[in-house]
Amino acid sequence: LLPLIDLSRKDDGSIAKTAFVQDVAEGLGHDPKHLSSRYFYDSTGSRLFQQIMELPEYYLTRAEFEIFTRQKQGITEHFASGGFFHLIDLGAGDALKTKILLRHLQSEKQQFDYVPVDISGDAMQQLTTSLKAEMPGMQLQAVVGEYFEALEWLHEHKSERKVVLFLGSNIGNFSPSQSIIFLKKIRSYLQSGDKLLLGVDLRKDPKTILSAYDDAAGVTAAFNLNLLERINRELGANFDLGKFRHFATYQPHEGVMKSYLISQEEQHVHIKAIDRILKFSAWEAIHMENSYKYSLQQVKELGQTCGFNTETVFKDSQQYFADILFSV
Ligand code: AVJ
Repeated sequence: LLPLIDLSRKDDGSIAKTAFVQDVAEGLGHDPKHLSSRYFYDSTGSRLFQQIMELPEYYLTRAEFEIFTRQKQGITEHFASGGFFHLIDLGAGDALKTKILLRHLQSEKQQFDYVPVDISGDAMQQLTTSLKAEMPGMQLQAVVGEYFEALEWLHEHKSERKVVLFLGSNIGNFSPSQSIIFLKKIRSYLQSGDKLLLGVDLRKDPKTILSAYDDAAGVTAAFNLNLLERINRELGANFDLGKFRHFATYQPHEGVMKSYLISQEEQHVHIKAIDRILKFSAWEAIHMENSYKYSLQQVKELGQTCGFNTETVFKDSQQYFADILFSV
């Protein structure tokens, strides 16, 4: 087995850039303007997201960490069904939380291989290195790619037993209708006995949610602005980052955190790769990200709609976050 499969690289080794160029052209040419949060995670973006996870305001990671630390036994006893299984971690990142489960599975001598998938090549390289040092006996197959490429991996291994992890409120970036499409897709590659562990951020006091995405140190602002920097660097644009301001707002009916970058004055930005000059009016906003929050009822319904049964719900002591174990 290769330690790392890079699906983001084309046969000649170059990184597929067309989707990025096209999405930027479409999003910034659109009225209202938007960019896709999937492009946040270049190496600077991945580093900034790690800093976000350590912020006092960003409760999500700590809450899920607590769930795994305290309830690892209860969680992992659902995984094994007597034989070998693939543990597929979609959007694994640094896998800090998954490592708690991995250590436990290893100590219980369970037969599995670990398949972390992430769009960040840097993150997968680092994870491969750290796992080889920390858990040398474990079978490992890291995949660099988009979620849909990971789904192809699932498809190719259709007949084998699987436990899919989709943790850390990564599903929050999808709208409810996109979530249904995505989970149905996952479901179509699973069979009876397979599992999905889904980490969702629960609805709570809007002030708590808002401050998680509008931190005092300004790391979330830098995380958003980094996408403009990435467009400057990779697509030859001339965004002046000082002229954009991060704005985060929570919509309690939809349960969605939305973040924007707002142009503080009228300005023009040239993007070489698409050969276009874009106009920004004073106070015009670029929509950057959605982070959906769920009630437990909603997650269970979502699972049911997509062909899953809710087996168990694991929550942290503050009831901020939930990991839902679905079975097929
Ligand atoms: C990685 C999608 C779970 O929405 O909470 C953190 C990304 N954005 N702060 C989230 C994010 C701003 C994060 N997810």
